[in-house]
Amino acid sequence: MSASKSSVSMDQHEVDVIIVGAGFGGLYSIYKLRELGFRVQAFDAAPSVGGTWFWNRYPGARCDVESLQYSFSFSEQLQAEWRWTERYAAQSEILRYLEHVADRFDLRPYIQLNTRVKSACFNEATGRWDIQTDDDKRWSAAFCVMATGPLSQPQLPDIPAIATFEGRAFHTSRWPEEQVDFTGQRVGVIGTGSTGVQLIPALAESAKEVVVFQRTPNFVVPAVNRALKDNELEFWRKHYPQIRHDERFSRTGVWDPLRGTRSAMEFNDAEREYLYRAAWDRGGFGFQATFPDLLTNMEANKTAADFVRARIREAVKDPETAEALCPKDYPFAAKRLCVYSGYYETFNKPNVRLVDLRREPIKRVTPQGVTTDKSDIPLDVLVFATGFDALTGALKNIDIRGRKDKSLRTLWSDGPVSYLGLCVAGFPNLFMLSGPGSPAALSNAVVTIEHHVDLVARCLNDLRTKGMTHIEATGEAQREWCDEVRALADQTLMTQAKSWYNRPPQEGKPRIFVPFVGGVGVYRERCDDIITSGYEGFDLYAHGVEAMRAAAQTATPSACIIAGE
Ligand code: N01
Repeated sequence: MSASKSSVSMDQHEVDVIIVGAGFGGLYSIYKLRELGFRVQAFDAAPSVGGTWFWNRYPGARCDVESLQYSFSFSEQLQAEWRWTERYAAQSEILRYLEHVADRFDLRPYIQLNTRVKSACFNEATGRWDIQTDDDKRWSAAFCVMATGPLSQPQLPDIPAIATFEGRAFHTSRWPEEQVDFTGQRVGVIGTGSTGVQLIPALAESAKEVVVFQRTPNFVVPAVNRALKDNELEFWRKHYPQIRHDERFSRTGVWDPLRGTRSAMEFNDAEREYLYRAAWDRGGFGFQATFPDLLTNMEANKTAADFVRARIREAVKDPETAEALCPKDYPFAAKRLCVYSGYYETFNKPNVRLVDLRREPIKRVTPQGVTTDKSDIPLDVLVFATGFDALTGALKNIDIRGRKDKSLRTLWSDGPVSYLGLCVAGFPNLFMLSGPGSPAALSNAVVTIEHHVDLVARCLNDLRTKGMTHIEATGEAQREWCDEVRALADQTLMTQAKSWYNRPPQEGKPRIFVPFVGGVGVYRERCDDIITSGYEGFDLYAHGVEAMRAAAQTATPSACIIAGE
């Protein structure tokens, strides 16, 4: 980048932008920034591109957002030539798609695989980021784009003696590439979130016994997956421009023409039942959009919760198991809704057993299995579907230091702060894709990723055009954004469940609610306003100019005076 005046040492490789991650976000960043003429280098710890879709290859893994929407929109040619085979794509199909994207747009030369970024430190003397990778190479870049994914750092449960288990043990997000055979095996599964509800029915097909350890039951609505037909694909191709536009300005990044617009309480019981039934039979997240007030009005919410609980009791033959599977102590969809067909019916199989950890807590793992406070449960395999150190884990895993050696890890020790979920005050020229404080966690991830990458690209281009080199969120804008994110969340029922995006208050620490609940479209309009108003809430400055001014004033040529300080 012409404006970046670096004083990089000889053993440092120099580029304009370092991109961390080669999943949806990393791949599109490479494409977009290279298109604008920036020199980029991407890294990924995995041996392949694909990000989350490389790692999460557990049996049953499938996207629960429809494939025709969970896909890139930036290239009409790509959109026209790729043929999705099912309404919800399996992990292997999405991985093939991302590999195709990497090849089709010739992105691989800019990606170094099998390489983890260890640290990224802002060098105040050069005004650039110094990056260290685990192959002991050092890089210098004007900008960093963290395409690390909100759900990429696996989390093991804090169960005593977990390492003593002598059978095979897997975390769903670090599943081996080779096929795992469960025939004749007794398999224990800990965790019943979106991952667990996909995995458990798949395991039940071949395992001798599946023991499901459930701490909190989830609301699971049917997906109703099916093969896509030619005429359906034709319809989408014809209407894609409008559909993609609607996705971008929708609430969740999903086009849903059947989304309800009137309160659940405007209908009588029979009408509501009819509308819920229709949404249930169509399958997918649309059920949550039957009425717009399900997450803001407890009375309305209870009608949806009652409907789903009735379906669970219908589906599960053993009444005790059915009751244990019914969520009762938090509002419907306050935890992320799970979407999968046949989950509840799986518990009718003779080889599947539910252990309700609320009535029978796990005491410890043993070499032979799991001991609860009622029994010893022998197992050959233990699977942890226990989720992620969500939203911040992957970023905290890298030693990121901003101005004055400020550590992101330390700054976020009591929960993340950001401006727009995109930037952090004190960390100039560092961008997070799908960061905490953005709507990403509550949206169609591909739509929010494309939006963030487009924002970053626009910003870098604007800086170049204006003769600027640096952008940094102000502390004040960051505080106001975090307050707004909290205040919006308080208007919903989503704070009434513990989830990977809502940590209730604990030990004197305040509640942390991470995503922006205002919706994808509102967020987009807000970002557009910020940019057109001249990057409100950001300081933009030219490092070289400031350095020269500082040199004249202080006779220290390497000094860097940051605007706004
Ligand atoms: O993880 P989770 P996930 N003892 O955190 C339980 C996305 N995703 O991997 O609820 C016993 O939701 C924990 O119990 P509790 C999607 O955004 C997308 O399932 O804390 N249990 C919970 O049941 C999703 O939301 C797709 O009481 C313990 C489970 O582990 C996100 O990833 C597919 C425990 C963790 O559930 C995360 O989903 C799959 C303990 N000590 C996932 N600790 C798509 O289709 C934790 N648990 C796109």
